[in-house]
This record gives sequence, C-alpha cells and structure tokens, in this order.
Amino acid sequence: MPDFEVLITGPVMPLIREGLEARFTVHKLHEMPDKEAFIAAHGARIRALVGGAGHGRIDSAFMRRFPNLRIVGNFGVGYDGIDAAWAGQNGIVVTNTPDVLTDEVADLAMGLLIATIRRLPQADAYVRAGRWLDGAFPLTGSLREKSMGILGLGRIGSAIAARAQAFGLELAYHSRTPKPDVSFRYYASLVEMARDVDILMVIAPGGEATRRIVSRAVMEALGPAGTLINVARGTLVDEPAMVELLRSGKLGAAGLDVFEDEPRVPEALFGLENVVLLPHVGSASHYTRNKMGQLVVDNIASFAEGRGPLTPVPETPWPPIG
Ligand code: A2R
Repeated sequence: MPDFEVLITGPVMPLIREGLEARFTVHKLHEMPDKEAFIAAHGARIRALVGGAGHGRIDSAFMRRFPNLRIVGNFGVGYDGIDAAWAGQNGIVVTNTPDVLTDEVADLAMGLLIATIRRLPQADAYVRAGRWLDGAFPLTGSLREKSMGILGLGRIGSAIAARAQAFGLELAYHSRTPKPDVSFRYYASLVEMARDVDILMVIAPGGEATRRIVSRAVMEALGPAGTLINVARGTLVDEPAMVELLRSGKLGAAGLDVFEDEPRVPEALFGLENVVLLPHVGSASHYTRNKMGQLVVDNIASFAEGRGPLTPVPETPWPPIG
C-alpha cells in the first residue's frame, strides 16, 4: 500500500515490524539519526503511528506534527501514554490490545500475590544461599480466610476475580460504577474497601483520573496486616508514601509489577523484605506478546484496507460519532 506510510516510535518486536513492512512503507523513528529533521521532512506522509510503553508520550503536540495521521496503534491494553481524547476530537483513531492479554496478566497477578504472601523469592534466595542447612525457612502469611478488594473490575479484574474465587478468597471491588450481575460487594469508596480487606489488587487504567488514587490514606487503611498488589500502572499509587509505609511497617507487604518512573525503581525498596518486585512483565510471555503484536498489525492493516480498526479505544469510537 504505497500511500499508507507507518512510523514506529520505538523498538518493537520483529513480528510487528515485519508484519507492517510486508504491507507498508515503514519508518523507525528510534533509528533516525535526526528525528526532528525526519519529522519535518516526512511528517506529512505518515498515516499511522505505532507506539507502546517506553516509547515516550504520543501527546497532542506530537500528533499535530503529522497532518495526515489517521491511526495510532498502541502495543498494550493501557494507552495512558497517548492523548486519546485529543485524537478522537481530531479524527484520529487509537487502537489498543485488549482481551488477548487478559488471562496472562490475571495469571501473573495471582502469581505475584502468592509470591508476596508466601514469600517465594525470599524462600528461593534462602535455598540458594545455603541457609536451609541452618534451619527451616520462617513461616509466612497465608491466603486462607482472607479477603481481596479489586480496584478496577474490568476485563483483567474480572479474570483475576475468577481465579481468586477458585483460591477461596472473599471478594469486593471498587470502580466508578457498580457492575451489573456481579455478586461481590461494591464499594463506592476506595478507602473504605481498603479498610475492610486484607489484600488490595490494583488493575485499573493509568492516566490523570487515577493518578495516586491509592493514596497514603488508602494504604494506611489497608494497614500493617494488609498486602498491596499492583499490576496496572505505577501512577495509580502514591509511591513515596508507599515506600515510607512499607519501611515503617504501617503497610504490611507489596507485590509490584509496575512503578511510577519505570524502569527506575525506588532504591529504598531493594532492601525491604516485605516486597516482591517485578520488571513490568504482566503480559510478557512469548505466547501473549505474539498475540498482542499481531493485533497491532491487524488493526493497522484492517484500517488501511478500509475495513475499520478492530479494537478502537472508547475515546475514538468507530465508525466515528457525528
Ligand atoms: O470505573 P468504571 O466503572 O468504568 O470501571 C473501570 C475501572 N476504572 C476505574 N475505577 C476507579 N476509578 C477510575 N477513575 C477508573 N477508571 C476506570 O477500571 C473498569 O472496571 C476497570 C478497567 O477495565 P477495562 O477497561 O476492561 O481494562 P482492562 O482490560 O481490565 O485493563 C485494565 C488496565 C489497563 O488500562 C492497563 O493499564 C493495565 O490494566 O494493564
């Protein structure tokens, strides 16, 4: 498709690059010696941007530099790095990769929860250090007779809930609106839910609306016996307050796959025994990343061929309204 040129804004998996290159002229911004010069010279030819976490923000100022931009394909379900509202108002569709990663992230969330409560990384380190020879590993916390509050009972939150039910956890949730046909207790107040549960599972979108929604007050309500698990975005948690509360024991434990300024992680966490730290690997299996990558390519291809995007985000409905 000669007229449909695509700009990839950062490193992507070969499946995406090759899938796009098989159909379109593809430019790689991160490989350009002079990015500004490239955009100034070729910006008007670009119809599609492909971005993802770690590529930098695709905000309105960036998108404005491509006057013929029609679609932005995001690698990942969270698209807080893209100003989707502005895109929608300016006739640009944004796509993400929902559903194909739901089960993988839910699996990881439960794995991280168990790792945090049963202290699996610490137990592994114990064996490797030869300390088992000196005595048994200390007893740990338990999931038995515990309750979990889920912040964000959407696609992934619901998949986590299904797994948590099989583990025997009592469930509650908080979101802006109660979900029909859900039997778990709904809390309109996050701090009230945190007060009532043993575990807070965070799986709502990032962005301004949820910035530091897991506030100091929420974490204090979760308390010294409470466990925080975050598999959403680091921006949802007041990270400095979390570090302080974990250090002082006012928050019991945390399992974290995401951080406010990742890949930079507060070094104060490294020395803590009551945390498990992962490098944002919720969806990071070969199987699921291939599905996500294919969906990025399929969205762009379907759109370019006049069949519309497959998974547009709610801010850019298709066909466009009005
Ligand atoms: O608020 P609602 O009723 O629209 O429910 C959504 C909830 N949510 C929020 N809850 C509290 N305060 C907010 N400001 C807020 N905004 C959204 O989060 C819904 O229950 C859930 C999001 O569900 P889905 O849109 O189905 O997203 P999915 O596929 O589960 O992924 C969640 C996030 C992604 O955005 C990535 O950042 C992360 O998982 O990996």
